[in-house]
Amino acid sequence: MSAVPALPADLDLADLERVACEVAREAGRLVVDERPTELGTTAKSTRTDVVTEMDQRSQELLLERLAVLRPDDAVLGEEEGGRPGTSGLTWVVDPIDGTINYLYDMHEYAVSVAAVVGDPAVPGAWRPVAAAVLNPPTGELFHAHTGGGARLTGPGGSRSLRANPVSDLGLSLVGTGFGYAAEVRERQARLLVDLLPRVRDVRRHGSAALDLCAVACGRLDGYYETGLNAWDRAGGMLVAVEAGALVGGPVGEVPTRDLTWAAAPGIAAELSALLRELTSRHVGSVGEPG
Ligand code: LIP
Repeated sequence: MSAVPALPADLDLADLERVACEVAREAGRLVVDERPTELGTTAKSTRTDVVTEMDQRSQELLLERLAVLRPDDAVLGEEEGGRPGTSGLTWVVDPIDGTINYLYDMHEYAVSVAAVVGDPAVPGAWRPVAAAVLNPPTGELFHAHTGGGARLTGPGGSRSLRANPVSDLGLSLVGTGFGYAAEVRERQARLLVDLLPRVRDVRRHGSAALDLCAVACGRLDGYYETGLNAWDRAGGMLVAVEAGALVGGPVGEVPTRDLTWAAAPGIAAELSALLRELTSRHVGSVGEPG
């Protein structure tokens, strides 16, 4: 695994968090206010993996606003059309995380915006330093910067976040998600069959970013998923860490495409060990880095 570069000394992390919140809110307003009654979609990796016109419009807005607010930074987004930068900072954005929920008008999707140092295309060579994850229909905005703690700001005001003080995996509520390819889903389901008797229960909400934030605010005790890309997890994993949760992957504390997990500290060791065993048994490697 490559080393993560040191934080540039002149980086104002609180200001980066403010920028993330500002542009996430603008994109959130767009995807809610301008959602067409007939939502156009285009298939991506499979016929069930789709992108909507609003995913694309949301990413275009994020790119436009970040070009104004942070012109020297790079942008990497889920959809086509990122851009290189010269500052060493990259904005890793998911314009709509939980696209299928958005398509069905289920209010569990997010705009995720994270500023990262290092190369987000190389596992272990990057880390988020500021982030905002917005659930546009509910107005709940999860936000954090490294060393600044994590907060939830929304209609009920603003509060700091802490992961749950749970220590018994058998009493833990664990979130997960599934990929879009049938053969991958079959393997993920076999993993779930072995995991389900070991925990209180499982939830599948449909947005990795919000699942990671759920661990941060105690709505989940743990979360795992295989096959996530950097943009799915960059924002939510910082919020989780700043709320005192632990995050990791197949080896140590580096989430990768092969496995991303987040957990309250009291169950992290047991859950991560179980997940490493079960992903090795049922899923293996899911392919390219990210
Ligand atoms: C989604 C993830 C979610 C996963 C879904 C999908 P998308 O991202 O956030 O955790 O289970 O299958 O990949 O595709 O909506 O941006």
